[in-house]
Amino acid sequence: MKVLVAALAALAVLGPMPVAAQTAYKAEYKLSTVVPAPIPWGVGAERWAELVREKTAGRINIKVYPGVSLVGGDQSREFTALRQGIVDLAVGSTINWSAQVPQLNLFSMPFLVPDQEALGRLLASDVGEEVKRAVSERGVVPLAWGENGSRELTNSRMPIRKPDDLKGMKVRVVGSPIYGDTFTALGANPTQMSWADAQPALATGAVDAQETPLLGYKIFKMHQINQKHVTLWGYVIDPLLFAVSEPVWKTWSPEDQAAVRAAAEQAAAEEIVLSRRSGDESMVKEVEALGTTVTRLSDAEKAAFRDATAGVRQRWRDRIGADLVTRAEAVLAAAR
Ligand code: X2X
Repeated sequence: MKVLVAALAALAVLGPMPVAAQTAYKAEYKLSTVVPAPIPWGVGAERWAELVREKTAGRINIKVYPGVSLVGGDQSREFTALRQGIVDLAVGSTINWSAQVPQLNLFSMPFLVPDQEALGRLLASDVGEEVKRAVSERGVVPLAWGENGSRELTNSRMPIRKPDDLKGMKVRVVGSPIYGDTFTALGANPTQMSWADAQPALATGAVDAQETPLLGYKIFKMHQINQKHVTLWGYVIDPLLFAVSEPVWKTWSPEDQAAVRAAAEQAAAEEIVLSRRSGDESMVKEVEALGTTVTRLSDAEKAAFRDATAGVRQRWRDRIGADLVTRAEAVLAAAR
């Protein structure tokens, strides 16, 4: 009886015990990105970290590791590291995670998504939700979509206007196989390498061409590494995911989870605004001012590239999920 009274007295002083004790938080959480600020992708990651610190009163302290330095610079290993909790959080490109999540290849289908507005609708639709579910099922909690941008074609040799111009050109592509297929279909000679390896390969002329958002072209001064010609062909717009490792996510209180989610949504919305500058006309002018030739394709010229890659879209339908692709096409058609 005495013990019970003492226990009740102690409870009155301390208050009720928490329902489930939280695992101790880490002193620092590691967030991975491929590129640093001032690329919007890197800016978005820094902003997310800042907002999380604010919204959790410093309980969750995030440090950004650009250059995928947590996985030795190999962006194709980022998703697996995130699943395993070796990386705590990431702002990652769908391109780099699509080997582990086949549905993410949807956004890499050449000439599927016509413009940023259509992409926004696609991501907000049940198709976007299903893709997020596929990510969740693999042990990564997706919180918000960002945008790396429209990936334009650059090369060291000449203005490219038609698929034939790419014949025999060595093109750096990211690790995802659909990119190799696309450039093979166009008659080029694609070679897979990380972003870190791409810079010296372009500088030495080991490769002739690559594809990247225009703002990245400018910030990384790619005109100084032989990339004198840009073709605006808008074949792929690359979304980003703001995401957390599930084993890490589970250690946070519901309040902190909500704060991290709200911070991701805000940082991603801001990041998209910044990123869309990379395709706008003022950025094109800035690139031209570097002495770069910028080739704009007519609708007919663009159609020639789209037709040349029809087989790629056909082959990848089943790998991605034919039903998902069909639903995506319906959303995109409605957006036109
Ligand atoms: O490697 C690239 O091309 C980059 C930086 O855009 C991605 O990680 C997809």
